[in-house]
Amino acid sequence: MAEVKVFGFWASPYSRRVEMALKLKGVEYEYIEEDLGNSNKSPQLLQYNPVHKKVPVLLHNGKPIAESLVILEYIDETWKDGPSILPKNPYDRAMARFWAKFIDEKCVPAMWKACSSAGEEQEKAKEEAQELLKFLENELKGKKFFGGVDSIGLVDIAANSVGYWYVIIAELVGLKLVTNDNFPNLCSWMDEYVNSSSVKEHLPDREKLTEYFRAHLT
Ligand SMILES: N[C@@H](CCC(=O)N[C@@H](CS)C(=O)NCC(=O)O)C(=O)O
Repeated sequence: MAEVKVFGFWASPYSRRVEMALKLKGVEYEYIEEDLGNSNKSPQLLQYNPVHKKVPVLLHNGKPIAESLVILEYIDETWKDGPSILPKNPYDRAMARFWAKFIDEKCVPAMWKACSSAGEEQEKAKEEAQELLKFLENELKGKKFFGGVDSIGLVDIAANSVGYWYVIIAELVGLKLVTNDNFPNLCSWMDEYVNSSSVKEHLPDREKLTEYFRAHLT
């Protein structure tokens, strides 16, 4: 049987992405929790991801793969059974990659800035984040998931922090970032996404995550 291991961190939306994808494909794996504190990373993590020294790392039959979006594509190409994570059509595949990259490079940093700043700086950061999120709102027009009518795909999995982590963080800091009034499509996507079966069991406990960010934001 294939050896599949995930090096992750419970509060990391990136390592949760990998677990969600494996779950979606029905792949069994061993999970190894990393201590990301100063100098506490395991020798294996440093060996398998010497460039970034970050989780997640997927180890498949002894071969390491790092970077969650790269891992998601690897999972899709390696385990053909089960639902596809990327669309089949080349244009749709390119678009899925485009939006996943947009989430990581634009939306996530902007949402973090909005949640971790204060005063006037926060107001400005909130507006900037909302401008970016409008593109995602638009992408969801007439769709239940970014992947389509019924299927969770690359962009949904990539957007897990938008749909869960940042809801919790924004609530913790009292920021009204994504509401039903300004982002109705995004809000109903969040609801569908966090309640879908392959996702639900791989979301960290809400209370525990709130405590984690309370400690790390202050
Ligand atoms: N771009 C990476 C981001 C991974 C990442 O930021 N992982 C964090 C945990 S959320 C980490 O390992 N941090 C440890 C460190 O920065 O030393 C991915 O998509 O996998």
